[in-house]
Amino acid sequence: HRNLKYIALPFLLATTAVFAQNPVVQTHFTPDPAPMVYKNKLYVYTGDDQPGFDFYTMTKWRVHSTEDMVNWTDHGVPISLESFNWARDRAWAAQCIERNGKFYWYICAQTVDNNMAIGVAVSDSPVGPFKDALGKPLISTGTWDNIDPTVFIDDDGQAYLYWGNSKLFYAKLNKDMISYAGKITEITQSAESFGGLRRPGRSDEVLQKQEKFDDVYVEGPWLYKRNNQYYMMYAGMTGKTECLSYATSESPTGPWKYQGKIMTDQPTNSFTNHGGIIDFKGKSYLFYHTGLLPNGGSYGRSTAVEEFKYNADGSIPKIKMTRE
Ligand code: FUB
Repeated sequence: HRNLKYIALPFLLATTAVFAQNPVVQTHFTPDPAPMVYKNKLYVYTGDDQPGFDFYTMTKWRVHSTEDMVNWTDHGVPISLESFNWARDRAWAAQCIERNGKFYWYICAQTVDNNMAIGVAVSDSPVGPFKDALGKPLISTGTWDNIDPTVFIDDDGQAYLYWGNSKLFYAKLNKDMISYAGKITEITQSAESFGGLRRPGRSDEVLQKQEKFDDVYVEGPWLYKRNNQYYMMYAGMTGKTECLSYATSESPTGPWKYQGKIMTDQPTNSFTNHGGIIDFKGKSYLFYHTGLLPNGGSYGRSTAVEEFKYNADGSIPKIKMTRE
């Protein structure tokens, strides 16, 4: 059975390598990094770009972990398209979270009817084996918009799933983490909330002034909370490539207030950027991706990380990409 190959790999191939430079993994491509801290270790869940394609032709997801941000252990490929019988292509961005000792890995992939959908795999361990929790997508509304899930559990136990390309949606997850309550809500975007609007062709007044904006929400949301403030980092569009920008709110469902760019279009050798922010052992880190591994580029992207310090008012400073 083809699934067995991927379930067995993490246990057969866990290897440790020292990579104190960017990209943090130098043995294969690791796009769309989503960090998670669990029991003294930081895990990074990523996609897998394949050399030689001129599109995001991706078929599997990877996990690496570290205890010191220097030595990285490769846990192989716990899930692939073959782990989801409804997924036919485009193993795109994903994020994993722990709840009550179980690990829920939210992924997006192309469905047999050529739309994108969000699914969830579950495991008793952060490195698998993972199994499709539902045997069908969790979010499947028959559109291209269902990509890039980000998941967050608030202090009161309520979990939120956000996602979306151009449009930004959320749903309130039930405690089982594999179903949601109520309706899917689309977040209204404006210059005040996310810097601007992307979708041309809409006739509302704000869009008519779009040329005034120098940022818009594109994709890759990343939701978290710090000191009672909610942060939504996302890939924005500025100039010719994506940047990382963020908005904040006093509630996990908004209203969101645009706060500006974190990482602007630097020579990352990649059109997209996508990442996550996390605290680990008393330090704050921005994970993102670049096309800077040899033979990399827009379709050969790799995880990079920068340590940073929040400003005294809780805002995120501008963060420069480094090679160290
Ligand atoms: O990796 C495929 C897609 O590219 C992701 O889903 C987007 O966020 C962009 O990084």
